[in-house]
Amino acid sequence: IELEADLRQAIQRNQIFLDYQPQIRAGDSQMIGVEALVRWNHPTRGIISPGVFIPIAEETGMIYELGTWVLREACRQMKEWHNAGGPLIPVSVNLSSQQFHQSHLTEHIKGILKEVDLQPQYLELEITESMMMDAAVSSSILHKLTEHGIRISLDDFGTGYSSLSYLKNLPIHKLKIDRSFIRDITVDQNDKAIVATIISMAQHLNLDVIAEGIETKEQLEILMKNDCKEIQGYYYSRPLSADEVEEAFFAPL
Ligand code: G
Ligand code: G
Ligand code: MN
Ligand code: NA
Repeated sequence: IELEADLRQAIQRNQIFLDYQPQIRAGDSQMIGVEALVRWNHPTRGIISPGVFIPIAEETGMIYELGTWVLREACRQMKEWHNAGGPLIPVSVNLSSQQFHQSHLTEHIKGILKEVDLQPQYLELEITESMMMDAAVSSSILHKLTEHGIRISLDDFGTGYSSLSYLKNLPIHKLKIDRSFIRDITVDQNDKAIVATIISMAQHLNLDVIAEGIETKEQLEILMKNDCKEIQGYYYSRPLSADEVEEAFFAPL
């Protein structure tokens, strides 16, 4: 309850900020994207994780204001990096289910992109399988977004309940293999089989695939053996401040 009242003020008081976790091409360790991750610097409680305050924002309807701030800030930052000579790579932004279903989502995002002068191919939206439950509705939303040139990735892939049939019909660019499959991949043959199968399926469906939560060299080696080309995780980098990302552009990780 206290947090809820505080959250209402947090944006105006400049307590909300974004960290960015690099996404790396395993072959040459190049940064090929960054995922924006929202944080709240609370005046007395310190840094609060989105796992704590995003649910509050969703329950109270503040998610629209917060989500808009995140989208605008991520796009603005990417444009600033481009202007500073940084690489032409996309920024990924997590969308909550309510945001995904908000009316005129594409027009809203188009407005933000225009405002900050960022081309749509440099914005990637992370959605989850649970948002695909109503195939007709999600298809219509995704087609509008992708017809405008925005990229779509399926976050936490493999943990949802939806059928795989949406993969053949919906305009999706990338699968993000959930980190729960990676954690024990060096010892659990089932996890290894699931990950290998997701990578192979993605290749056959012409989708990009990225593995999340890579923390060790041993995990990385298994992913590379299975031809997973993109990696996100503490092994390469934890989420970084905007300044740290800029340093990493010019003095690679
Ligand atoms: O960064 P951290 O591991 O604390 O993130 C916890 C969760 O919060 C993750 O599931 C992540 O997807 C989610 N998250 C991070 N940033 C955002 C955001 O800007 N919007 C939404 N809806 N979720 C976010
Ligand atoms: O749900 P989503 O995939 O968006 O969650 C992203 C979160 O995962 C980020 O907030 C980030 O802090 C966390 N994360 C990123 N890399 C790793 C990792 O290698 N190990 C663990 N345990 N968490 C990670
Ligand atoms: Mn994510
Ligand atoms: Na994930």
